[in-house]
Amino acid sequence: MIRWLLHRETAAWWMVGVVAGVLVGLTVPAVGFAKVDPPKFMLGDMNGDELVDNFDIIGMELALTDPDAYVKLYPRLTDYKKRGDVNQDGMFNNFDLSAFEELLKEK
Ligand SMILES: [Ca+2]
Ligand SMILES: [Ca+2]
Repeated sequence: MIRWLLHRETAAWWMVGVVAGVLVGLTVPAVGFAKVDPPKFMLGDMNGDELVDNFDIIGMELALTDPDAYVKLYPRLTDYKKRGDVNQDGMFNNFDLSAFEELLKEK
């Protein structure tokens, strides 16, 4: 049986299977599928120290209430909307606060 698998990290199709008792494999670059890079941040890490803890609360609140001030304070964290979208609904807003609190409780 031959199967085609899409490997998103290499953006390639992989054909694997057994033909006449021999394991065979083939890769073909996938057209139309962009390589998917893993996120370069931790969800909820609003001060960019690669930890999610109580020190992120101020950053979370500032990003929600005054994004301009947030970017001035953390100029390299321009991806703050992705960092702060803790409930992963594609939007950064007050509905992320309860998910953020849950994230802090887990730590
Ligand atoms: Ca942090
Ligand atoms: Ca959200």
